Amino acid sequence: MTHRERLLKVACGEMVDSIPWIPRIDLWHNAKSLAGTLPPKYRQYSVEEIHRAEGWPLHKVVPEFLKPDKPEDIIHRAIGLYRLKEFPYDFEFSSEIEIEVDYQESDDESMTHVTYHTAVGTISVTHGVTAEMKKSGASISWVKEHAVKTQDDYHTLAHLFANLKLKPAYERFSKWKDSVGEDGIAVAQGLGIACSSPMHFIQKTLLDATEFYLHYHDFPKEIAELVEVLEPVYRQLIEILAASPADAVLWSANVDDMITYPAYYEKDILPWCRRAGHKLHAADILTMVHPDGENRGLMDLIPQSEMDIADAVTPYPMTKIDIQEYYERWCRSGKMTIQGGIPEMFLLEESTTRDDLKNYIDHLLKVIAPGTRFIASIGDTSPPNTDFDRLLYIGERIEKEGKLPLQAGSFDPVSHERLAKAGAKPEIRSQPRPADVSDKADDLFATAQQNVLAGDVAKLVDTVGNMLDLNFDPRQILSIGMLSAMEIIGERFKDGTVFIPEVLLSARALNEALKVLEPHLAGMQIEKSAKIMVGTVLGDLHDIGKNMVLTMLKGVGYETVDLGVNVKAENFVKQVSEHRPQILGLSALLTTTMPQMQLVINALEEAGLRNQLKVIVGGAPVNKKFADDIGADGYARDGGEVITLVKSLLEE
Ligand code: B12
Repeated sequence: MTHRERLLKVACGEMVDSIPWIPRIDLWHNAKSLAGTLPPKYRQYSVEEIHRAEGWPLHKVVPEFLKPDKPEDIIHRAIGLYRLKEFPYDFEFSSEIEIEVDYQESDDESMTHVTYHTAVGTISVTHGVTAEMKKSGASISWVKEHAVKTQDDYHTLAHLFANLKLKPAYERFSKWKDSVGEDGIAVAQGLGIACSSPMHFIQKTLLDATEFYLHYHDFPKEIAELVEVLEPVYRQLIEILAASPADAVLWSANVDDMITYPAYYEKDILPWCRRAGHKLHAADILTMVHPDGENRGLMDLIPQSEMDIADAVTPYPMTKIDIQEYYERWCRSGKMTIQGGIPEMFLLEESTTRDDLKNYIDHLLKVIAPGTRFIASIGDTSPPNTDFDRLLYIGERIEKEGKLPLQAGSFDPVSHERLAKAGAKPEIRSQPRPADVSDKADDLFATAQQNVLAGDVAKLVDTVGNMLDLNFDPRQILSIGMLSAMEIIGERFKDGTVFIPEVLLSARALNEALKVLEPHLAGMQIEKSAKIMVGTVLGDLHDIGKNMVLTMLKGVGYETVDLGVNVKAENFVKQVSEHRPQILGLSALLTTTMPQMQLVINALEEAGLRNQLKVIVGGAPVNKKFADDIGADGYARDGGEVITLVKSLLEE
């Protein structure tokens, strides 16, 4: 049986001879070959050559976004259009659209600036890679300037996409598929980076990741106009994919229960996944989803999406769900095939020991019996600093013990303690009331709180105005009526009962009402609030978590400064000496960028600034132990916990 045949059978739930093992090594390979540190045996090898030499199937799910035939094939990346071998379609704009391209090179970054002139307005975008991204082997470029900046841009984009036509590019795709041959499944791509639906396309491609949630709430009409124009593009896309020679299509990527929170997923993503799934299945084409994040809130929804393979599944301890639960609910139930299941932390010497890896593989092989519907892989990808021997070790274990139906390995599971903790609901503290607040006043404070919780700007501004007319103390309006509500939001976010949009809307309502309060607060004796700066470290472009942390802290009354993403240690030092914050927050979402946190702390020490402030750290791969090891003053797991942390540090 060839690799391709085996993979196709596993994806359909058939029993084959053994579990396939496909490590994804593109990032690792990019970084190591740039640094000249590939293992000696593989010094001159491409990714494909290494896979073939090791007998691994090829991992052909994520396109080689940064390896176009010609540079102009990726100039439309910031509006979700690629002319690459993995895309079985091409596109063209009508002659009404004028396009200007400007390449900008500097020591720090290589950027492409593109302007689209339409009859109703202009859209401009900038995308590319930073020097740090290149070093760490980045496989996707970064959108520095998004297409949507104002409400009006939706109309212009609707016009732009109304002038877009897709057309088959089967020859290009087939050539690539032939090059993969029987060594794997050549997975075709949908629109953008697997944007599952028109709304998901807008969210992932056209807009800043955090700003999207506010626009989604504020501009439903404008967004609906663009969705309406994108719908026929999506229909046409599905037709082209269904008639293509592809075996499988990656339809939906980076679903995560925070970012594509359950209500949003159900309304704006699921129906299009199902539509695409039905059409593609009718044409005998498999569908894939890439749920590489937290999936607790999506455990029941993703299996309803007509997706056959869930790629890059990253279980506990990197996320909250154990592989046992994933296998039980997604695979054993016959709903999907998992490709992934091995968290990348087990490949890193600095994160785990060889024994941890051994224990994890023992656990995995025990709980996924009988082993059907499972393709062992790394969730999400092998990082640049992967210990290659560990990949070989996993391969050997799977070769020896992965014969199907599975003979379970020795049972030595990783601790479930954290998993239990993750599910535990924190109690929401009742808010302290000063003695001089009457019952009637309590009602108004409660109304203000409710308005903050509902994120209702108009009502909150109204309530605050009423309270001022009734001579309430502005300081109490702020602390009891508004800041306390943000603390509740923080608890609920931590607890998983509210999601990113609610937090952003509440924070915005509070900030608007603050404008009404501020003139009344001026000149009053108010407790001076601390200044807190937060930035994402060098090489890291993840900013949603950082933005949430800033939003929470601002929401409960601290003065905040956003330092942005990809911030060099020397820039942190410069900003600290300029702004003199009491607390500096560092965010990192990548294992490879975590060491930057240590560099920032060292640089602060060298500049003689370390003793003047507290440094706190956070981000998915960071933990308390790491924070202690690098000499940080605190760690918080999420935007709710950060409020408690900051309070306690300021009290020290
Ligand atoms: C969305 C996402 C992306 C988006 C980012 C969009 C954006 N504008 O931020 C895109 C698609 C661009 C992306 C790109 C990449 N990603 Co990514 N991504 C994610 C994903 C799915 C969700 C992250 C997120 O925003 N979560 C929601 C927010 C609210 O949660 P959060 O970030 O964890 O933040 C909370 C806490 O951590 C904490 N916190 C965060 N910062 C701070 C700071 C302080 C001071 C404190 C106290 C607390 C704190 O509070 C926050 C609020 O509650 C994660 C999966 C995951 N498990 O995290 C992968 C993930 C982080 N990505 C990963 C990878 C590998 C990549 C890429 C390298 C992929 C590639 N092949 O190129 C690139 C790297 C680009 C770069 N150089 O940075 C891996 C990282 C693995 C690792 N440990 O190294 C993850 C874990 C996926 C996985 N399963 O392996 N990614």
